[in-house]
Amino acid sequence: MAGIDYSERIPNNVSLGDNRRLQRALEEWQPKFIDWWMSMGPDGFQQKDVYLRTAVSVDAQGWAQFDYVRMPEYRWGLFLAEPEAGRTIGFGDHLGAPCWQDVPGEYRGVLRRLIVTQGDTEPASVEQQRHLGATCPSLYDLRNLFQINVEEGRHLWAMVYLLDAYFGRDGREESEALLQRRSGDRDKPRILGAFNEKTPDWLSYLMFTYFTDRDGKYQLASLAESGFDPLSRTCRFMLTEEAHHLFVGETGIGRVVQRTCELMREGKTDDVRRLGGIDLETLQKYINFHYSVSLDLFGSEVSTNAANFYTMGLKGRFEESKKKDDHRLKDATYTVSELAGDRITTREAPALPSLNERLRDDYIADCQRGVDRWNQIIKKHEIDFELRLPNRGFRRAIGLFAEVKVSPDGLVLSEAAWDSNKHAWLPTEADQAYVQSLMRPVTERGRFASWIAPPARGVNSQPVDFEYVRLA
Ligand code: BYC
Repeated sequence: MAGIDYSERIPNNVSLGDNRRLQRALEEWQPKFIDWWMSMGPDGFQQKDVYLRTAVSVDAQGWAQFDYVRMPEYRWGLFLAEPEAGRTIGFGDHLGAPCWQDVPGEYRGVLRRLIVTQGDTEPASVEQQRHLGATCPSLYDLRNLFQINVEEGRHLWAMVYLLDAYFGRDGREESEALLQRRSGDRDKPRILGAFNEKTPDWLSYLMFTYFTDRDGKYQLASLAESGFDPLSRTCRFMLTEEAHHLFVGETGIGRVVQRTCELMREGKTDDVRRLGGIDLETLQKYINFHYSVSLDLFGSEVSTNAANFYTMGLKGRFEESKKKDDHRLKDATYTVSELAGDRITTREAPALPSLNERLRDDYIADCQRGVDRWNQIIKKHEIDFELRLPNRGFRRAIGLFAEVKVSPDGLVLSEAAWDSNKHAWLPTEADQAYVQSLMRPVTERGRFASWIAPPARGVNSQPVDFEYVRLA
């Protein structure tokens, strides 16, 4: 890759052209990234022209430029939000001190671990989604999938930039390892649970973008509060792109709900499977699964890691700077869940180790807002059904609830009661086979698969029947 003008090839606002050491590190990493992208990125579409948004700068005009691009030629840029003059650390033991422009030596290991954990999720999601192109429900959806994939690629670049620019040799080793782990691989899995699950169909993908990408929003927002300024600025810019991923999830599931309701009304039946739709009960089961897997991503209810991240000034709360308390939380308490025999109750716990639970609470409230909007669609069709988020203890693998079985209503169950009911709460093999049977590609302009309604509008003011991906 020698000879490439990197400041031209990699749009950036980090003065890449002036930093020879960083350029060399990225020059070594870039061909490995491309190898990874070609072997683990979207399967079967690498040579197609896709109508994509590329960020070429962070200002209003520059961050969303649309044109046809072949994905391997996407310009994965390095962008930090503009610096805030005089920014100080907003929480923890260093409250009020100037933000760090370099890695504080005593926190090097912890900070690297946080950045690696964040970075690891980005390529993982691309790997999870790599076979979906073959069964797209429309060109519009296909394009959105690829947009998300290239931006997850860019988010990987964003974390690799931090590792290479600030962590020397260790950082370069971590950058390599990010390309070597594989989602779902037994020997070298991705770090966090949800990123080793399969995304075998488009319903799972839309659920993933609604629930799992939303964890991304909350984690990035907490890291955007960081006293390590380069991390804060990187995450702030990533959040602008993240909004589109959440849009795809929320409107995507909304369109499935819409289509199901239309089929129920038109066919005067609840049995929409006969008509090629996805019944509301199955949607509920997919919600149960993806929500519970995503709740695990917030870690344990009581976590010394979380307390340390905060006290050290590395990871704040969601909207930390808007909160009106002492931003140290040494004497504060927070309400966390507790198991009392076979009941779930709450207790007051020290606030610092409860920070994961607090972030999970913010996330749950946000998840509920989308569910309410989907229920509005159902109500408009005068159908008597309500989608719900299951209890936070349902099907958890991390934290307090990992050792018990909890029903969607929040009852602690015996193993036997769980086993005899779980088919009603989680997708069964038959449900999955049915959803899989719907996954046939629809690639004619303006047409949509039987199980999903068209979107309200197209991308970047283009019509819904625009040629979002040129397949010919
Ligand atoms: N799976 O004290 P604990 C995104 C580990 S998504 C496996 O309970 P802690 C995106 C934990 O690592 C956002 N392991 O939790 C979305 C720790 O291990 P070590 C990703 C887990 O540390 C869609 C041990 O259990 N960003 O961007 O307070 C598409 C005890 O941990 C899990 C981040 O996560 C799990 N679910 O918090 C694309 C932000 N949960 O260290 C992208 C950075 C916990 O003892 N990460 N463990 O070996 C963090 O802030 C924290 O690492 C966590 C965990 C919140 C994940």
